Amino acid sequence: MKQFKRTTVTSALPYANGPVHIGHLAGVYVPADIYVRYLRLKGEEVLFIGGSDEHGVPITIKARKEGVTPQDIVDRYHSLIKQSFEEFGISFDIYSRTTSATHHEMASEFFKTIEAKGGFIEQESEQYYDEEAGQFLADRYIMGTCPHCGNENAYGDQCEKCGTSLNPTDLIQPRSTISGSTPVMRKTKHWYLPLDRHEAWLREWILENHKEWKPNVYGQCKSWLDMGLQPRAVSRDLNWGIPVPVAGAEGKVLYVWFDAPIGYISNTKELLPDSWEKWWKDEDTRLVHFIGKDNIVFHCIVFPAMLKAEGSYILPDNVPANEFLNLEGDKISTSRNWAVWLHEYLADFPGKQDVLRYVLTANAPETKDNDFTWKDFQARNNNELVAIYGNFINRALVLTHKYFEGKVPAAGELTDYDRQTLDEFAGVKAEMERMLDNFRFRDAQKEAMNLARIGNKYLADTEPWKLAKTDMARVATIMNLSLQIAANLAIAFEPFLPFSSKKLRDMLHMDTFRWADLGKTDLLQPGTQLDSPELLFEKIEDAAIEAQIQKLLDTKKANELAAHKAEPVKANVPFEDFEKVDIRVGTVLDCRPVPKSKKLLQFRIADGLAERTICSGIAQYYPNPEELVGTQVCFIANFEPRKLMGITSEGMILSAVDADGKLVLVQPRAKVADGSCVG
Ligand code: B3M
Ligand code: ZN
Repeated sequence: MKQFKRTTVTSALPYANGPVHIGHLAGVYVPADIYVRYLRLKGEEVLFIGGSDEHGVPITIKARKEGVTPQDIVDRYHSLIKQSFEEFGISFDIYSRTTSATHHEMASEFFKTIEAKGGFIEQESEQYYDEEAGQFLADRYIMGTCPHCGNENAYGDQCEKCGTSLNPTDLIQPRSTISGSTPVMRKTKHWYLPLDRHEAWLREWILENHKEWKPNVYGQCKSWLDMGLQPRAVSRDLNWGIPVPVAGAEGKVLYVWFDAPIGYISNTKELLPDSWEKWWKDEDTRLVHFIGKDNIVFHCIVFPAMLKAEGSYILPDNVPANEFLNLEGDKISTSRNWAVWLHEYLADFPGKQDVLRYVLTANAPETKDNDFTWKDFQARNNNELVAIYGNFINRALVLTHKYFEGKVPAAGELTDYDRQTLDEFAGVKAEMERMLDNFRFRDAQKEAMNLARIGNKYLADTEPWKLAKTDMARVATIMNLSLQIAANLAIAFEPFLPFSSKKLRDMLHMDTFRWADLGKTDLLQPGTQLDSPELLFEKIEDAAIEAQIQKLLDTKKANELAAHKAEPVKANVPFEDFEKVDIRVGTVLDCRPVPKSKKLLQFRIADGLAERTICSGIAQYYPNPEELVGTQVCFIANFEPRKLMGITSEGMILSAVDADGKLVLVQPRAKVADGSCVG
């Protein structure tokens, strides 16, 4: 394997159109941070780049909805996101943004270089244009009827009702969400990155030379490559973004997925104006992208093709993408507010950043989608962090204070049992490295917790509190070894639980603090004065967990209510069409259930001219149908007769159904003559 001199670590740039939630943290930022902290502990040269992705259509939509500018939106969420990351100890070397001047310049230059090399193709196509608003419409700005399920509010890129991906031209009766008018087709020119030209080397580079990539990543790349790559548009008709930097491109900006990954480079340049290039252009630099699974194709295929087309950059060495984290069995969703937002978590659990980091890593969606539940959160805190790690540290410190006034005692001769214990934890370092080097953070964290288990067992088995009256020399050895294990834990847990690790280091007065020391038994010198013990973790009570679960139940309820809003109004019909329908009032002469049918009621109606029979599928709403006799109902009189359960039904009785499925007959409040027309 190639030896690199340094590592550039990037983590996906979150869109600045909403706050960040536990799914972001679990999928991308905690793993990236663990990895970076681990490399730093090893003394390696590493740079950790983050930032907000501030372009793209969703930001403009949100701005329009709120009646503010896109800049207002990104300013608001960039600050919020940045703060959340800081609070959770995500240790970026820089967290900047794609609206920065450095980025605009860098992305423009990048485009121009590829353009000058003939790396793009220009193509005209027809796209929807809103003549009233005077602009081309992004897919999300077009709504219409889904050709698959008839949903009248499908978007130009997707129908959210049936989940089908769409093209705007698939929509029946498209309308612009900006002006409401019907868009027209207009010619427009765009720049395309001809991915087909890059296919051959991409195939070899990924499928042959990067077989070590995670199976989920490799598999997704393979299926894209096997489908064959097509040119991809890298510009858009939009007024929010980085202008396409060539003449004749007025009103066009770079596609957000073209400029965003360049943001990694721009942010490096912003941090290190004079030395950024070695982090991006030196073959001895290892580039690693941490992302979620929905970003795989952009980081493994599109961005590498851009880097290659530009010509002066290295390619990523690995892209350890994660799958998704669900919340209590449901997909996390911003629009349904089905999420645990980081700023809300911290308001409810102040100071408990490490607990969330721990639980998210323990359940990290490394190989498949995974689920976060509040019960599991509580159990892992109480049964692992408190009962194992915290308990061991607390006992080691309390006993040292009790027997040695808080000073590290010197160890005497070791027993066989001591040696056996030391052997057990001597292997932890190599094990953890093997896992961390392969992005297996859950297993690595488990290994660290095992070290705490070893410590706990050691204290439980040696029972120094019983020896204190008879054999202080032995107690000194036991406490020395226990404290050495505690110091090891501070190192082993640092990448995962940086806040508690710092607290522990402070209590132990550890001045050296390196990965290389993991496994050593002389980390704390005899005579070192320790601080009085403070709890590393505290129990989380049922009430706190129930409150969180209640919050989610409330969200569910609110979503259900919101979903029960009135149906959207159907497309207009001309008056002539309406006139064709003959709606009348009639009196119910008889009403009874149709035998063998659960649904149907058979009505006999006096319609002003004669009598007629109408069957209606409303039996479940009228358990005592005879009560309807004598009342008046409205019915469609010229509805084509149909046979239902062997009965000819001559018309249709009008009823109203609300979103909860409740049904009532439409009935005149005052008596009118049978046969009166309704209109
Ligand atoms: N903002 C998509 C996302 O947040 C996108 C990532 C950009 S990384 C260059 O899922
Ligand atoms: Zn549909």
